[in-house]
Amino acid sequence: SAGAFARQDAAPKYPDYPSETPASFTPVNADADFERRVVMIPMRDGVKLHTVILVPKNLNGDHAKHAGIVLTRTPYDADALTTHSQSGNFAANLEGYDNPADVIVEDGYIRVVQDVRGKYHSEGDYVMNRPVHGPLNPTPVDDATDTYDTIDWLVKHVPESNGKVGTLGISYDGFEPLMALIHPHPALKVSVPMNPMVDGWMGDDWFHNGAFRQQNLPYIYEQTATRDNSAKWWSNVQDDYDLYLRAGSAGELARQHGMQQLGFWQKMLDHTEYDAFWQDQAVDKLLAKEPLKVPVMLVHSLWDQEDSYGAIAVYKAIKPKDTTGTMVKLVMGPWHHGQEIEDASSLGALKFGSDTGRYFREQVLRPFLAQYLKDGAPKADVAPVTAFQTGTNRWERLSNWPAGCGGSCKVKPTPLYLDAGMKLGFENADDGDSDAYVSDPAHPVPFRARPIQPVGYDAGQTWSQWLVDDQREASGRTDVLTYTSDVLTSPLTIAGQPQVHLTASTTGTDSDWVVKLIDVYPDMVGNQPEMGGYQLAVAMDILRGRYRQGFTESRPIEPNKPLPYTFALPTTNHVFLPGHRIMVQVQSSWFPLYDRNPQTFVPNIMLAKPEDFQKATQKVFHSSYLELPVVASGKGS
Ligand code: PG9
Repeated sequence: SAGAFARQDAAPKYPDYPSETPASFTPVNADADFERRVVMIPMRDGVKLHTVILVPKNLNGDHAKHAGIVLTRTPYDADALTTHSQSGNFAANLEGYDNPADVIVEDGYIRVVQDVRGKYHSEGDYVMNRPVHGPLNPTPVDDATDTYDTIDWLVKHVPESNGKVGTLGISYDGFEPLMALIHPHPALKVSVPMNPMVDGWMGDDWFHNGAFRQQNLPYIYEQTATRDNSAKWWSNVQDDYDLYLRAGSAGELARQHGMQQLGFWQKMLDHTEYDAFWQDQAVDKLLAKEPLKVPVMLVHSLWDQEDSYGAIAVYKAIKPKDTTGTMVKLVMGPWHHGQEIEDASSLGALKFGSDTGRYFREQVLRPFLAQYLKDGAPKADVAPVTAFQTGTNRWERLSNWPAGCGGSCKVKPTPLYLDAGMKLGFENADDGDSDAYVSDPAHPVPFRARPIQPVGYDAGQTWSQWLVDDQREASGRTDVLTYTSDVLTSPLTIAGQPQVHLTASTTGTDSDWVVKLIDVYPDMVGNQPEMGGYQLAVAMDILRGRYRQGFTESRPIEPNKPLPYTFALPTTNHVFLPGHRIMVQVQSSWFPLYDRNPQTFVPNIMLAKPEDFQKATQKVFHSSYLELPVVASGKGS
């Protein structure tokens, strides 16, 4: 199969002419400032997990002593995550995904990265985001037990350790520090889930409110086809817009790639609704039922193009358990997915005036980890909520979230109405009328400018920036409704999740609704001309209309009847500055990131047939509004 090397034991032997390659080779680098150990740690069921242990040395070449351990468990190749350089330099080897390298090196931690069960050099069977033991997992092992057993082994077999272990990670690697919180090992002193995968159906990687994020098909293919991800996705088309449109449906494109062989893909096909398969593995729901025993710092990116739901959902679930106010911290930065471990001075066209990633690592993460992992370290002066306010580009220390400011201000839900004349206004001027557009599945609205790249982080890919793309690309289209406010004369501050209250009709029997809350920059921006008139989305999301009455069951939409569609947009912490305008865009496709709604009701959209895809005329009524979490103090001046 792809990637397998030829077996050697069947080859004839020539003792007098041996291979020049030894049976095994041990790398040596006497000048390295760390020692690399690779061990197979036995789990309680006997499966052994491939674990890389990097022990730093001091300038005299002595190994660290009484050092804390910073653990990451990953499905993305522990060897690769600990070898970002071929040098013997500790920092250089860590500089890259998924290491806050400066913090680990500066505070002399032992760095441990492990292949999760079933991936790369670990033994065992792989199950995507392995559900905890229970209705979805009859085995006695899951990522919680594997983390427990790993920590137990580490504190007993790494003599340089001080017996304190912290776990952190981004994305899937952020899901693991949450699993660690279930029946945690006593040596686990702190957990830092960053941009964690929490609820794949509701708002993280697989669906958003039921709309399928089909551009993740390559991820499913590569992540589950082989243990070492050696089977690579193929495409004969440069523009993903063409690739997914020509295939017609996600199911057909998957079939063309042989994905019916893949267990996880089959589960996706079988569970397109928010059924027990998804509900029982929603990590926020699981943790809501667990005692809070380990301090947690949840790290969220305000422009997280992959997991915009997870961190906030977990914060809502566990913060009420934090009776002392010291166990749960939340950090929100102006970042794309995972940008907190990189230089985060800018994102796309946006400039923040400082390296917000470095600020987080040095001023927030470092003291927080030290408090729990370094012997004798002081209590960290970290606020319960550390939030970057976009628009004003400044950090806030808040006592809770959502909070509009550090003081006594209040967040006041405030309706912003979609009015006649494509205007936005805070007065309800409902004239009973509506605005219409034709949604044509043959010409779906691109979610960003074409040609559209696949999802990924390779050189030249800008996937990580798509949430801050200029939305002028869409606002000129006749199948996108664009409502705009007057120019603001004073700052408008929002903090929290805007709530969409759309009243809309369709001539079809199913429909998607995409709503975008946008900050429109002044026509001219002197110190940054390219920002003149920029339409910056501060919150956007999609609702698959068949779930308008509940996520657990698809229901056809009654044609031509104005119906309510209500859903939350992702978290914001933003100031619309004077001279700016507010904009709301509404559309019915977001392609090819999300699969097209055929706009006729079918049992499973992933298996829709070409003839199911029909044009529909959409009407948005002027009783529609967005409820904005306005900070009453009007702060942000
Ligand atoms: N959350 C990221 C991801 C998961 C699944 C599909 C695509 C992306 C990640 O773990 O990198």
